[in-house]
Amino acid sequence: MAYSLGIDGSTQSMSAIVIDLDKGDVVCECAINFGERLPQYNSPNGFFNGESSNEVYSDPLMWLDAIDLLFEELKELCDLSKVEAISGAGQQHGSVYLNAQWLKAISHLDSEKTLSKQIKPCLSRPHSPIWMDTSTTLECQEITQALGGNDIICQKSGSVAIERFTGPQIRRFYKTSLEAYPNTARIHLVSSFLCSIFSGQDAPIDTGDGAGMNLMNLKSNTWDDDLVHATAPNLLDKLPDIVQGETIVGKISDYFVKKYGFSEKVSVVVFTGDNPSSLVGTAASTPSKTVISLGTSDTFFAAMPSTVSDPNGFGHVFGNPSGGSMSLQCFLNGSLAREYVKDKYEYSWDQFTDALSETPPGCNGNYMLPFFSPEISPLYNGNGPVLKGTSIFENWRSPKLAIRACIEGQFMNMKVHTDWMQMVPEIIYVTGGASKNTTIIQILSDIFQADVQRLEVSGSVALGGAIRAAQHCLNHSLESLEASFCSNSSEVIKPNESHKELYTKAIEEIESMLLVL
Ligand code: XUL
Repeated sequence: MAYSLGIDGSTQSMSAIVIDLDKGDVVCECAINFGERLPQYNSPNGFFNGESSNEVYSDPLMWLDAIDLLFEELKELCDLSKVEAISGAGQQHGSVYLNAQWLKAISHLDSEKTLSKQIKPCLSRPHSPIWMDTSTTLECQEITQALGGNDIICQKSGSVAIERFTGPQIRRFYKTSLEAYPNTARIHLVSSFLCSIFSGQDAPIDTGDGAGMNLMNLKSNTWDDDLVHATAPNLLDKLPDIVQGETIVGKISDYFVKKYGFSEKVSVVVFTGDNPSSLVGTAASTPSKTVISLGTSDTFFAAMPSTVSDPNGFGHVFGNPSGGSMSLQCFLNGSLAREYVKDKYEYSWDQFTDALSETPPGCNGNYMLPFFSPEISPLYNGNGPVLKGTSIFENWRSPKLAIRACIEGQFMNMKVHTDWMQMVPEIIYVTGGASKNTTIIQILSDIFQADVQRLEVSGSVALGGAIRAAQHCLNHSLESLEASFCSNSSEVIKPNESHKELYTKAIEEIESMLLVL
């Protein structure tokens, strides 16, 4: 009986899933919430602010304590000696800074001590900046200028220089920590740091997560000399190797064998970023399937038929752990925009849904760019939403029209800003709070003219790790793993073809409004 184990080192928790490959079912799942279980780190949501609110850090020792807690619990929930393969993922972009002691310490972990105690002396920077940090605007400008403009950086790395990406973060560290930077022998991503811990060796970075750094060349899948040079001196020596997502890094560290009862034969597959892992865990790692998460912000990601970058520089390209590339586009005005219109009229969610049902597709020619707060797809720092239509609508005097125009505006803007990916989704998998609302996802289906299905899988990031481990170490096919662990029996919403033309015209209106932003 073979088990595969997947790990998810996310912003708020460290979690794991164990799957039984013979039976095709989930053996157990377990999560350690940082805020609840490790309050001594003063990070109720897994992070804390630095001196200014745009500096956001997390403590890598907290992640390590969570790993020990997680396996203490997991070994009670299942027989860990049956695990044959491990992989996993970490929140993207976050970085861990280690001194020269790291290389020895990581291969000599003592199971009598905790992980955090042994790694603490290896940190050259006590805290890790994470993806929520936006303190590097200046560094982004400097890197962009050194490279010769946004277009060049975007073509090379798949994204323009972005505050949360690791390269600009490293540059800021180099500029502000003149002693600690030279003292840093290795800079890991969260994913490669966790992979190092599990494999007991200094692990490589995979192309999926490596692409979220503004340092990797998308064509060669290696560190880009110009980007590395523009980021910080002697950086190349401090970066791990980059490998493809199918790479087996080695066997599990003795630490886990002795302490938690794993077999010493367990293989570890290179870890990846949470979004690339989720692509696998949602069975969407082959082109023609798209995942849209309707959450606080709305996120659209998909396996790409061919590697192209967003000419506007708003979207991102990461490596796809199943080969090729994946795209990711984030829309900040997600749930908060939907809530804003609902609350403006003191509506309940039921009244909100009724308003959608009682108004026609195309909203009688009333259109909204629903940017209630700053947006990144497209870049917009203006004074709230842009409305075009009747005076009643433009003056916010029709709650029903405002609600429909908001939802239609969100999805039409999403369609416009994901066209660069050159993919025609056959099926869109939806997840997140608003995906529960069938009226909302019918509108999504009509605007994209694609089938839409609600995802039943929760914990797709850890599941993606367990699937990748089984695929690459134990020779299970991706198709059979998807069929066993990602099957989806929820209803498929079909697009209403009679609305196609109407939305094509409406999208043209939205495009013209976007042009004059
Ligand atoms: C993606 C991003 C987040 C993090 C944390 O670019 O910043 O999705 O991966 O989940």
